[in-house]
Amino acid sequence: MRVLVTGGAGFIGSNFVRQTLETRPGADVTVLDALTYAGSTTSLDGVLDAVQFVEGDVADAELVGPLVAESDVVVHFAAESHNDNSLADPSPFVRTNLVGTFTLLEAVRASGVRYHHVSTDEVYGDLALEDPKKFTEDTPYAPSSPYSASKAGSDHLVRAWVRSFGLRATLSNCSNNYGPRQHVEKFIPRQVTNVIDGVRPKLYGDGLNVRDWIHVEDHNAAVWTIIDEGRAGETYLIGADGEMNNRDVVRLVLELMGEDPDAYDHVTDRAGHDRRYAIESGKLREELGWTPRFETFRDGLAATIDWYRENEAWWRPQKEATEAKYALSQQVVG
Ligand code: NAD
Ligand code: TDX
Repeated sequence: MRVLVTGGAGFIGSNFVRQTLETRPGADVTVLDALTYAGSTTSLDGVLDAVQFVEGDVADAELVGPLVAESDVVVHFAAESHNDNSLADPSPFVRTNLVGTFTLLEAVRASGVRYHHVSTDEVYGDLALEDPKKFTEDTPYAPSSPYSASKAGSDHLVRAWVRSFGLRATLSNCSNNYGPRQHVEKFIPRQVTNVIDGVRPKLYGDGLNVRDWIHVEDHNAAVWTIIDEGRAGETYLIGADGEMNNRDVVRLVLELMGEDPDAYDHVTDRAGHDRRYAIESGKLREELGWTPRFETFRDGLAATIDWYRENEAWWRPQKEATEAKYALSQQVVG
């Protein structure tokens, strides 16, 4: 099977490439990645020779057309992915997430190949802390940030291309991922690398916002399950019942790293900060038989901390510039 992975030099995409090579020895993998600030071939260290790597933009129709045509399946991870960046400058989010997805869809329409669209639970907006409900495939779209609006728009493009042009496409909306090779701008890697550097973790606002954590390998196994078994045109929510508030995550990081669990700072809150995400993944589990492999967040987090301790050469080059950017808009408030 010839698999085209867009965004394969980013966090989830690079883990997907590794998992694919390990679990599907016959797969012929091509990575298309623009190597933005968030992508690096170092995320493919050790497997780069086993794939065809193409540096380029998913919004470049002339490049994308032939790559799609020579594939059996396209798995679309490439995106601008960070909410804070989308607040500072939304324009690359519109271009990559909307125009990029449109460009791929047109190529898929022309060649008829199978397409899987990787999206996020943030398209559904947020839930109140005390709300007993979780997001399901029927929850109305209500994105809050430029990032989530651009992902919601890309989902709508896919759904329209399925309905209007009969694309053989599936969609998945997953909750917050953690694991190796996640950029240090994101919550967990930022705090782990801060602690390694002797800097106190930084919590936005009151720290009570809830995210629903899933290990990246469980997300990627679910994506393969949907590609193999999913029904064309369908959306599947991916989640591992991992709800935890940010303060408890920070306290756990500090505890696992042998520090005082109260040694963190509160900083300026994110504008429009979503309060809570929570996924009901019954459709994926019952229809397609997927279950997460990482049983406890604590064990997955401990393994992730070890990875960052052992792979400083991977993250160190990004750390200073990332913190300098945060320092422009975030002050310690408590
Ligand atoms: P990431 O920012 O780590 O990686 C994105 C990759 O896409 C990078 O390698 C980057 O170079 C590449 N890219 C960006 N613009 C491109 C363009 N125009 N053309 C080609 N490549 C380009 O992101 P991630 O966290 O790995 O997220 C991957 C996908 O999963 C995204 O679609 C995201 O919306 C979705 N998602 C992420 C999470 C999460 O918790 N991180 C959860 C649910 C869904
Ligand atoms: O330093 C921080 N302190 C903090 O309290 C950072 C970077 C974040 N936070 C908070 C904001 C969120 O409530 O932690 C939570 C997680 O933040 P992010 O890692 O920025 O993730 P989030 O905004 O929830 O979005 C993530 O999950 C859904 C991914 O970045 C998206 O790509 C994905 O779609």
